[in-house]
This record gives sequence, C-alpha cells and structure tokens, in this order.
Amino acid sequence: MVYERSSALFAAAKKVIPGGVNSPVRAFKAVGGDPIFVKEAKGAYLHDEDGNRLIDFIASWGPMILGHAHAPVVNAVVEKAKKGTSFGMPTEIETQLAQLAVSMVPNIDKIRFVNSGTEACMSAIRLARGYTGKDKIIKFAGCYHGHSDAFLIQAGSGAVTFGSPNSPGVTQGTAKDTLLAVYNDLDSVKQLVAANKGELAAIIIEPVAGNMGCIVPQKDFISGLRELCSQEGILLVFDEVMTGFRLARGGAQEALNIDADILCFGKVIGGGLPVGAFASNDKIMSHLAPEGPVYQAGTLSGNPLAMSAGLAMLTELNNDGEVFKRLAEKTEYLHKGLDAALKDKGVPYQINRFGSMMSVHFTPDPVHDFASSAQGDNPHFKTYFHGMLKQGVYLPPSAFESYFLNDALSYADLDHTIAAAQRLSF
Ligand code: KE4
Repeated sequence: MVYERSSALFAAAKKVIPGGVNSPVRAFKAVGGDPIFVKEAKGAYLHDEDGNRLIDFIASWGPMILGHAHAPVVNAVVEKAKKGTSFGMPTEIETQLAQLAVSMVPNIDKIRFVNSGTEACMSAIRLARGYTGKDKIIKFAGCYHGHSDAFLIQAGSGAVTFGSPNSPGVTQGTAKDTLLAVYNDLDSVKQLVAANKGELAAIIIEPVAGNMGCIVPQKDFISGLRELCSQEGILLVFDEVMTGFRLARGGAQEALNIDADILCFGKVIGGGLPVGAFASNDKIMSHLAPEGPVYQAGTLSGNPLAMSAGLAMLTELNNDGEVFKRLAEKTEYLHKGLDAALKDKGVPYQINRFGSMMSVHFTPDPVHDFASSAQGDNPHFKTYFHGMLKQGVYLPPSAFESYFLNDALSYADLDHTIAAAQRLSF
C-alpha cells in the first residue's frame, strides 16, 4: 500500500484546517500515521487518493448501511438538487420522511429534523429539561452524544481518543448539571438518583454503545433504567444516532423491546447527508417551538436535498424485510472468522457484537464499560489496525469506535478480511 498522495493532501489540509481534518477521529492520532484521503467510494469499497481499494468497515461511521453511492439514494439526491436544495420554507418531503420514520420507530408520534446527531441530542436534553422543569442529567462515562457542552464530560469516541474527557471550554456551570454513571452498572445510576432526588430531567444513554467500541448492555441493565426512570419521573433518552435504523427497522427500542421517552437519531436517517432528528410522543413534543416554549431552530433543518437522501434510504430499509437479518448474519460470520484468526496469535482479545455493530479489544478482560474498554487502547490495537490497512481493510482508527457493516459487503470481502487477520503477527 502506498499513501504518498494522502500524505501530501494531509500536509496541505493542515495548513488551512485545524489538524487537517473536520472531525478529530479522522486524523489517525490514536493509531499513528497520516490519515487516508478518499477519492470516491462504491458499495463496500473505498478508493483512496493513491489508487488503493479498501474494504470499508466504518461506513462513514454508520450512515452508509447499504454501501456507498447506493443508486436509489444518489438518484433521489441528483433529481432533488435540480429543483433547488434549500428554501427555508416547509416542503412536502419533510412530512414524507417524518411519516415514514414515525411508522418505523415504535412509541413516537412526532419527530423534529436537525442537521447532526449532536444537534439531535443537544435539543433532546433541552426539551427534557423544558418539559420536566429540572436541570440535571445523567450520562454514562464513555458514551458520546456529540460535542455540545453538556455531553463533553468524559465522552467517548474522539473525545476519549484525545484524552480530554472534560474538554477545555466547557464551563463548571455546565458540567455541574451533568452527572456521570458507569455503563452496565445500575447501582451507579441508583446512587446518583438518590443523591439528586427530584433534580433529574433525564438519563441519556446509547442503548447499545458504539463509542467505547461496541458495548452490549448486560441483562436487565436497560430495563432497570426504564423502571428507575418511570418510578422517579425521569425521562429516559435513547441516543440512537448509531443504532437507529441499523439494529432493526425500529432501532434499539425494537431490538431490546424497551420504550424510551425521547429518541435521538442521525447517520442512517440522512442517507449520508447531514440529518439528525429527535422524537417523542405528542405530549412531550408539543413543548417544542413554535407549538410550545422550548426553543430549537435551524436554517438547513429538513432541507429538501438531505430529506431526499433520508427518504430514499429509509424507504429502501423499510421495504427490505431481510436487510437487518442479512447484516447481523454477516457480522456474526466476521466475528467468528476473526476469532478463529486471532486465537493463536498470542495476544489477548475480546470481540463484542450486536446486530451489525462489532469491535475487537486487545485486552484479556471482558469489555462492558469505559474502564474495561480503555484497556484495549494499546500497541496491539495499532498493530492490528495498520496490519489490516496494509492488506486493504479499513477499520476504525481508534479503539473507542465500533465497526459498522454495510449490506454491500460480500462473504468474499469478509473472507478477505479474515485472511488478512490470519496473516498478522503481533
Ligand atoms: P454527529 O454530530 O457527529 O452527527 O453525531 C454525534 C453522535 C451522537 N450520538 C452518538 C451515539 C454518536 O455516535 C455520535 C457521533 N458518532 C461519531 C463516531 N463515533 C461520529 C464520528 C466523528 O465524530 O467524526
């Protein structure tokens, strides 16, 4: 593999973009080396600026669930763009995507579109605070809900990779209202609830976590949260930016059979264009402006170009009753193949998986929360990442990220990936 052009492009980018990237996790800081610049992508393959073809396991961090440049999505965007991309006025396609999302996701009556997962989670918490009249929230160490101030308190994803659990610029005034619990540890939540009786607006969680690698909720953890929130009058917010429209047609609520009070979406719902969303029942959503007093707005929210990509994507997923099963089967196949490939390499590892999300952690202990995930951020991970990249396999460049399989991946692609792991030496 040659990366000369990527490195030259990175050098140029760093002169005009901080760190050469528009999102930190892309910079390869956690694995070393210069990031790969992509020229184009189709199906399961990325084509980088040096002419290398890479099998893609990040899928733009989730959105490209049907593979890159999926024709129905591309065609919808091209046709819509010819008629104008944004008007700052209501359009029918916003209603069409809202109707489809509401029909696919259990337990919601209304949905508001925004432009990113960060906006969705930020707005959901403001809505929860406005609806309950309470200030404090609980999040979980290692969970990432975007980069708004309230969440950059021991966040996951890039915030962890950069070792800046409490990012500079977040005030103590903000941080005091965000309490930290331990994922898969219901007692840690109960202690915070008891110590902050009557002050909690919401508990926000990634129902299957993807920002510490893939962390699977242990038995009775999420249902215990649901019961606790119902007892205490606290809103349960599922951040489904990763899991929504990926783990099942109805996302994690369907996969786990548990109802949240407010849902956050991103990634897949936009089909690769900038769309986030948050949703709930009529009673809670009626508090949002202009119907109610909780203010939230956005120039490009619901713009018809992004809506066209989201509508095409969700229509494809909604009409294909087998896609989520296919994706889960491919992920299980890859899990078993990597397990067989790594087991005689003399390094400890764990493989976590849920639906079409999975991760490999180079640690001897089970990974079920942030602390155990952090043990896997080590030289073995770097060896694994670069060893696979050299063989044409593009994995997340951080131990705190999940793989996102796409349905364009063939079993031949998975076999190539497994064979690449078999060739590794640590
Ligand atoms: P965005 O603002 O990046 O669209 O969404 C924020 C967000 C919210 N909630 C969850 C569960 C998320 O995973 C994310 C964003 N995910 C990261 C990947 N771990 C985005 C990649 C990046 O930061 O470049």
